[in-house]
Amino acid sequence: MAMRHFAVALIAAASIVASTIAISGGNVTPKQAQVQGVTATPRAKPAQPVRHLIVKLSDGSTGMPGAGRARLREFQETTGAELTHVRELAGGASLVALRAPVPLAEARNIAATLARQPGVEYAEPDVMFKRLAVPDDPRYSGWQWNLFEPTSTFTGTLLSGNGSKSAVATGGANLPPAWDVTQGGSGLVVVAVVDTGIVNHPDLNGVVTPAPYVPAGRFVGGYDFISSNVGSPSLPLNFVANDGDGRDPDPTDPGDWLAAGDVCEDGLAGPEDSSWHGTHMAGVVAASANNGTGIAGIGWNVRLQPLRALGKCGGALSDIAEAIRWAAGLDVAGVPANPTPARVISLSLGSSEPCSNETQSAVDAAIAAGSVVVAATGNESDIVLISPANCRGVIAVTAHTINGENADYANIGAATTISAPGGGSPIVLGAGGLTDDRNWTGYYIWSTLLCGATDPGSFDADGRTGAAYGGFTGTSVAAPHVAGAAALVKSLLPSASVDQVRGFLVNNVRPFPAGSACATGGAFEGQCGAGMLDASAAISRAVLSAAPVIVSGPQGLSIVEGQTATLAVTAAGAATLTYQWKRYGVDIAGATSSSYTTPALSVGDSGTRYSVTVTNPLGSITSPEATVTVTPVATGGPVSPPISGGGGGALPLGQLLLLVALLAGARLRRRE
Ligand SMILES: [Ca+2]
Ligand SMILES: [Ca+2]
Ligand SMILES: [Ca+2]
Repeated sequence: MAMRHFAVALIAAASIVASTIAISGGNVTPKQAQVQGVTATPRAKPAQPVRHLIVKLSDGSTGMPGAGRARLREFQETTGAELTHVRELAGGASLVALRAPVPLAEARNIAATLARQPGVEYAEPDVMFKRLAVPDDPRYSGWQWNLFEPTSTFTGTLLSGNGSKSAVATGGANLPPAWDVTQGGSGLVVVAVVDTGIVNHPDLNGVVTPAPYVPAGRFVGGYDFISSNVGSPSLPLNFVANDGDGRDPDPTDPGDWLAAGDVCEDGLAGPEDSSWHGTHMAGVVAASANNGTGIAGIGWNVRLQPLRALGKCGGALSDIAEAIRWAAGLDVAGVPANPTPARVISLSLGSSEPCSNETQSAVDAAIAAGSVVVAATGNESDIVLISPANCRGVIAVTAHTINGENADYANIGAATTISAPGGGSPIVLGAGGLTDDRNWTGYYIWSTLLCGATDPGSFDADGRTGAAYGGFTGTSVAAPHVAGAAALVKSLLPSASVDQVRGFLVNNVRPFPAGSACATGGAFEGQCGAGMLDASAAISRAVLSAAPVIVSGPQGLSIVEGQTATLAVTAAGAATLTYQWKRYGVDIAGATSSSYTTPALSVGDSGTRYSVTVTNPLGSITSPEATVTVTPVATGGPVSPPISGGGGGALPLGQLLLLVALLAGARLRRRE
């Protein structure tokens, strides 16, 4: 992959490293324990105070106000807890407040008591979900091994000191051949990223001022789902939201930094810099490609819808569940209808909980509405998935490193669907080796970010501000790879069902490399999903069910008078393809194969334009016109460059340069 032109366009160089996991202080994660044959000693978690319960009555329609109020009084008598109705949630459940926050374990007990009452479908604590990666030291920028063909060699610079090193990108998601087939079609597929929101970025919506977010081009309007009263009860109103209010139409990420003295409900304490996590995820899915700036996203033509559900300390289950519903085009009270429903929803967030009924209900509703739901498995180095990756129907994404080994932080488990690039240290194969190097760009997944340590206009510790690129590691960044690939499939096959899109991705994976923990016979066999994401394989299969797609050609060419010209097209699609070549848009009789040879042409034919229409039972597509240039036969001696642009036996210099440029362009396009 040609990366040189990205370097010159680099805006700022922040290497914000999100590594996610604390494998330190003598703790042994369940994954390490399995590999090493010892007992796991995970870190103890502080008790999370809970102030809200989610309660759904099985009669469905009434909810909690009105007729439900009497039920609330009954529940109070049964549980001894004072309950007040807060609001209805989309999907028919109610958010109910406890008089005072209680530890999570006690909230679970109250919820369990409620759930046993007649007429209650489910009751559960409204826990906090977390973004799955936290930033580290800003440094340099780097490149995208994660999108490489798996047989190609990645050369990355060292982040400090001089030099570079190379490795085969075995874990690459194989995008270049996929992009030859589709880059997201006509841009109708929307991917919703439910995360910390978004900021403007020259490589996203093309807007330079960091905030507020401006919908532009493929970056459509979103919504801010963070309610005022979520998070630790000891923190002020709107602390988590951090934009001064509850829900609003502006998904701008105001920053999720923690100041010294700020303590979240899970004990996470400031100071901690803003993550710009949602902006990073957005770039992985959809950063602009071929724009001479920064990085390339996976879906060059897909649309990106930023939904904000995570703020300082994370976000509430109730808000996330409603964001999922809204993303899919479903109604959420108090929020205007989504004008651009997302057919793919990417969730790089979670909570170490079983899949709650409320989350499952939202996921079920989104899938029923036709949206693919993708979620990260978590970064606890555990052999159990976090929620919502553990919900039924979700594509659960674990992470692998550049050499294709499962990442040491990445949660795995039997419910894992697929693995995608997440960077970081390999758990077994290559651990401690060449590619296991935090000082190397190949360790990370690079995407769009801001420099600011606090709000969008702030500076980082090195005095930088504004747009940047940075490296993350984590299952967080793995999930949007799958979301982006799902969007490419959906763009080829707009009518494909959720199951079909999933099938193209999951049934066309590459196997984990021999000797890796997830490979056949490895320590984690069967725990890492079907294999490694291979966008090209998925697209190659999907296109066999699609309306015709022109993969390459016909290319303009230059011949000498008296010769024939042969034009060719490579196309793919369902069933048998038929071809009809055209001259100036008019059918050429009998020119009905994938290539066409003209009769012998004279100088007077120079400039003739040819195109081809490819048809199958699902549709047809006509190629751009290719121009055939006919030059006179050289007279006397070898061909030499023209001196004055007159006559002579060679192409006019301008035309020659143009041809060279076209060839170079074709090559660049193919390789990116
Ligand atoms: Ca707000
Ligand atoms: Ca807002
Ligand atoms: Ca770019």
